[in-house]
Amino acid sequence: MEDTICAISTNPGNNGAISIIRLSGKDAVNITAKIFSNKKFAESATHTIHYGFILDGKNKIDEVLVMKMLAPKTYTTEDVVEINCHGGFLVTNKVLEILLLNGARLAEPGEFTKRAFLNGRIDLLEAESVSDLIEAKSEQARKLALNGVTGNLTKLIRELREEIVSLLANIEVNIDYPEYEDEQIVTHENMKPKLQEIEKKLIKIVEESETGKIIKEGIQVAFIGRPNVGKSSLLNAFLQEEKAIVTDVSGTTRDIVEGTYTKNGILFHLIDTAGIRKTEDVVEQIGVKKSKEVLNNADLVILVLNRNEKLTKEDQELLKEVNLKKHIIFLNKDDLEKKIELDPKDYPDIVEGNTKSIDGLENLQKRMEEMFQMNELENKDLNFLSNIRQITLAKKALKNIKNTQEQINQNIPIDILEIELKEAWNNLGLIIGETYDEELIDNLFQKFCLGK
Ligand SMILES: Nc1nc2c(ncn2[C@@H]2O[C@H](COP(=O)(O)OP(=O)(O)OP(=O)(O)O)[C@@H](O)[C@H]2O)c(=O)[nH]1
Ligand SMILES: [Mg+2]
Repeated sequence: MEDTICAISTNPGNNGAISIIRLSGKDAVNITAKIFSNKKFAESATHTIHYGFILDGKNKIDEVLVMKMLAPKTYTTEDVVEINCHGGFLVTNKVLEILLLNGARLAEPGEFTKRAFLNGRIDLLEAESVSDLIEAKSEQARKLALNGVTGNLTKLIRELREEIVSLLANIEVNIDYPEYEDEQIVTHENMKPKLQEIEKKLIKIVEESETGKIIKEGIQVAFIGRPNVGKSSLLNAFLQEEKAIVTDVSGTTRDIVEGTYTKNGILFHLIDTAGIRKTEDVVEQIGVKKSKEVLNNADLVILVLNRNEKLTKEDQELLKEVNLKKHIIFLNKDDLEKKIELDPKDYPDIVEGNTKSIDGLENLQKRMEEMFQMNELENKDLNFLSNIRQITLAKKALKNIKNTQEQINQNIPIDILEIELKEAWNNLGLIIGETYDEELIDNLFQKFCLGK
């Protein structure tokens, strides 16, 4: 944290109109002043922009605009300088090199944001959301991340922690005045509704966070079915390109073929699989094994059936299997005669369509969207935790609260309850980084891109 760090903050691979090099640390201004032709820069006011040239000795390297932002109102809370260079790869790297020769150190990935966190400007949730925002691949994921960046989630977690603290205070008072014998019973009874309230909020966070994870990472959709029903045709129709090979030969697809499809800001990962059947062909056997793995790991299974053929034994078996998962039964080839009879009472999730016409998949796409109720999210506060680290901690906190309730029911002395409650408070603290360990922090920020 003593070093002054610098990095190219714009995408270094592309030749844009400008590139930005960022410096942060106590020598940011001094180092820049040494190589900047504008002599007023060093003594100028904070949050001002300065014109001039970057110099290598006497040589002019680039004509630049330099932004000066003194602590503490900056991204890292340290002194920050941003140099806007002309965007060429060579020029930008030359400026960076001169800065390094004059005392700056090259920043590690995410180090600017890490400093913002360590200096207390943002909490861990907000920092992770910055990274999520950069990596957002769909509109919904962007909104979710932005919500984290602006600190709404943090507020929610803080409130929960405060509620737990007030319960703990209650217990402390009781421990300090043990002469009141009835006090324990009173405290137990007082705590019950409050614990229920906390439990309810935590359950909501945990449940909705599972949705948050899906928004962020996209929904894994598996196309499953026996050979020749039209799974690969379905993938191609979704992607509007001939990605998978389609023939009328059974067992055409041997390996999984993937593509992504976005609808109304929701990201779907589509996975076409080998047709499932008993086979002597060794290659096909491996394909079938993979299909089953995809089936097990999917968030949504689309079981494709050929409407033009009677149900086979294989179809029946697959119907049973997908029943255990979130699924849609897609009766394909509705341009041909219908020979399948499935009672909608037994199979409520049936959609018919075809891969041949432009609107053949309309109903299927609509149903896929509905299944995840993403539309409703538009009007909701997106207060979801969006990664495994955060969700696991929230689940732990929930467990602590449930344990406390259990202990109350068993009339366990209140000073024992304190242990679980403190644990809950601590686990929630870990989510926002109120307490943390070095290794976690290092791992987390290494995933950032350089210059962020
Ligand atoms: N009439 C009609 N034919 C279709 C439709 N969809 C697919 N087909 C045809 O069905 C045959 C098989 O299609 P594929 O997409 O290769 O089937 P698959 O399920 O991927 O087959 P495997 O890879 O062998 O498991 C091809 O001849 C397609 O042209 C449809 O909606 N209507
Ligand atoms: Mg296929």
